[in-house]
Amino acid sequence: MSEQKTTINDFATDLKPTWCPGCGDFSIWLALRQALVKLGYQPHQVMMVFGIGCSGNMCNFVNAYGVHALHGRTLPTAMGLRMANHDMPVVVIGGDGDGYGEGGNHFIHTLRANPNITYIVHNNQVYGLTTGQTSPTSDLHAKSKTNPTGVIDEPINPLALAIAAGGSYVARGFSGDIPGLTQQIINGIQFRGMAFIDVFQPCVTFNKVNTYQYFRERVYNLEEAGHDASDKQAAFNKALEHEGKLPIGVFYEKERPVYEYSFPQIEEKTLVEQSHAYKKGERDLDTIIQEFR
Ligand SMILES: Cc1ncc(C[n+]2csc(CCOP(=O)(O)OP(=O)(O)O)c2C)c(N)n1
Ligand code: SF4
Repeated sequence: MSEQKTTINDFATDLKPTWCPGCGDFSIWLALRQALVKLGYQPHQVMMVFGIGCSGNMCNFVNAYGVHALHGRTLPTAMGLRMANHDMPVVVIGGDGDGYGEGGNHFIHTLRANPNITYIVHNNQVYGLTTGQTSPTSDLHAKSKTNPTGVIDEPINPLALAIAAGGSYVARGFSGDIPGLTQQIINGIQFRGMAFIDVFQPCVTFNKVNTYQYFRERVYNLEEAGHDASDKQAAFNKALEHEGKLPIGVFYEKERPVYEYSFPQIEEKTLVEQSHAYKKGERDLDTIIQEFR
């Protein structure tokens, strides 16, 4: 990491965010940049991957390396980036529709693989960008344009699903708590493995039920409540609490082998460093083909 101190403005582009006034995306954008500053990164040292949605539009407002991935395909993109350069932190931003709906399959299998990435989901319980349709986390009986008489499907429980799928770091934040969220993103980036943070992010325009006030009345801090994040069964029990009080903080945390660190071929040098060597003619392809015979 560099000596030169950055500020949150260094991680912002010149573009003005297009989010609705009061949208929870603003706080996540701020918390993310505060976390990167506190960790001492420069913009060119960070790789971001964004999904499609209001959340994914953050790609226009964050100054760092970035990929605006296909809808639901942030996680395989992030894994590919880590395989290419495992020296660079990779932070993924997406919505609940993007990550739990369109990308639901990738969610499960990336948790199993456990690459060293930080995955932040803006969970507003609707498809925001496409104007408020039902999403996988919409509450049962919630009404929307796509379910005018109320949602029939059981909502996804992202925390319980992540723990069951082998997630090694499973947490939840609230965009109304910017200092807490900043610290959670710092902890997530520092965690060795896949850090998954589901964030309660009020969509002030299309979700008139799950508002800031709704969450303020319900959230409580797991650490303050004495939760033991190394206990998987206790983590499940906390993840299943969804009525009345809503826990935020780390549900489950346990290190286990990281996907990209399991390949001896890239142990000494990242793939990008190796590809530079080929370009400069320091290694030739015939030699490597022989190595695989
Ligand atoms: C393959 C594909 N399918 C559908 C869409 C249309 N689409 C754009 S954004 C979006 C939903 C975004 O919702 P969410 O991921 O919850 O993000 P939010 O906008 O709420 O942040 C959809 C369905 C698309 N762009 N690409
Ligand atoms: S539609 Fe909802 S999620 Fe999208 S910018 Fe507006 S408030 Fe935010």
